Amino acid sequence: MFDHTTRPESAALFERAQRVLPGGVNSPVRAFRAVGGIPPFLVRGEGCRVWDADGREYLDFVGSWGPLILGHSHPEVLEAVAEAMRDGLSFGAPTAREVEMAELLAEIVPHIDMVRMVNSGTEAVMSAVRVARGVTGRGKLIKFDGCYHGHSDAMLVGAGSGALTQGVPDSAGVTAGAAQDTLLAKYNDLSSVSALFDANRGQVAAVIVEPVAANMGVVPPEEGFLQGLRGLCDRNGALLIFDEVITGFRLGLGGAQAFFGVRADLVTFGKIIGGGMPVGAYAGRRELMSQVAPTGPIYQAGTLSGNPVAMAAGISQLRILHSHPEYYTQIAENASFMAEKLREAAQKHGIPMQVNQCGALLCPYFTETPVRSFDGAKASDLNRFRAYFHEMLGRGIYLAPSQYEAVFVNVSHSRADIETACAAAEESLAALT
Ligand code: HOZ
Repeated sequence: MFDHTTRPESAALFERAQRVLPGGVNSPVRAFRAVGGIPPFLVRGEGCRVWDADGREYLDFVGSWGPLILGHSHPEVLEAVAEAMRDGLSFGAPTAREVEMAELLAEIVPHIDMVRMVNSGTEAVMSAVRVARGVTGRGKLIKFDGCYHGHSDAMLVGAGSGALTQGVPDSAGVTAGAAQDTLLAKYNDLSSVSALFDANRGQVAAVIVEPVAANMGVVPPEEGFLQGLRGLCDRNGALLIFDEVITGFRLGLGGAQAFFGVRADLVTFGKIIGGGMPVGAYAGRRELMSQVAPTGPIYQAGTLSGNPVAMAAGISQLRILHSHPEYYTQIAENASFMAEKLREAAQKHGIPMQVNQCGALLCPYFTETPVRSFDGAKASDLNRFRAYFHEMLGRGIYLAPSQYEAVFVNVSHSRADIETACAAAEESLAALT
């Protein structure tokens, strides 16, 4: 358990924070409620390392929840940001950088002709759903229980991530009207989707899915699942939306569409597009995206959308990734190595554990049964996870403070860093017995 006597600065900051920020945080998972204790307040990051207010160093496997795929403070990204800043922080007017960003996305992500930049994944999803409803003229939406798509009203139904650990998958403050058009299916269960289509014939605008469910831990799609969704959408005249806030530019440059060979009609991106700056985007083929204002009747706007500093950071990170395809092999191999070492350590110490891994995402679950669904994820022993989390934190390994989040491996983790984390994991698992 986090010991406030050895991290007095973080403890003092958390106390101050709780007086002026709900729960002491600006996003619930960070409050450590799922694991208990006091969050280290971070002051600096470099590569795969972060430092807290007490000067403690951690090997970081959160990476700002994914976007820092090159690690913290990459010099080229920082330089691009500095250069953009010198030109001005915001104009609320067209700039060349947003054109460059959209061209880059259209070049590297399959089936994308046009893009609209926004400021977060939440905004991207909210807007993509509006597009789906606007172009189909239908109101209902199928989402998956335990998938998380940000905090817009329609998406806080059966939501994963922090909504799950806080015990509010259906948030207070969401009206029945806003929630009634969200239909819940089971991830990796095509028959549940098909049943919803049958029961709501001609009314479903879209199916939205995290192609790899990464807000219930990490649950990869079973063989044929995403292809099956494509087929069901086609047969029922609905759009398929891939929420690539986590998988985009992480599974590979082309995201889940390229990785799994399945076409989506609309894709949403989040933080990773900004390389750590607050950014999101939604995108799709021309006939859909040209329905967005001002060329079409679907309204969506934002002063900070396409912000030049955020664009500069994102373009710089994406260009580096684009010119280093080998990075994707490296991060996937490191994640796979880590998953295998975790399995071996758990077996050695007699701890029931399943480790799911897909590309640079992984998640250990404390259960005997393979985790292929949301129900499977919920079977994990959360007390064990809490104990494991604190054992790891005590050994300088910074993991997401919840069972229902991913371990993010990034390019700045060397094999030696991964081995350090695996050794800490083995000690931590041994300490649980
Ligand atoms: N929704 C994020 C996890 N899936 C948490 C973001 C944060 O706290 O920064």
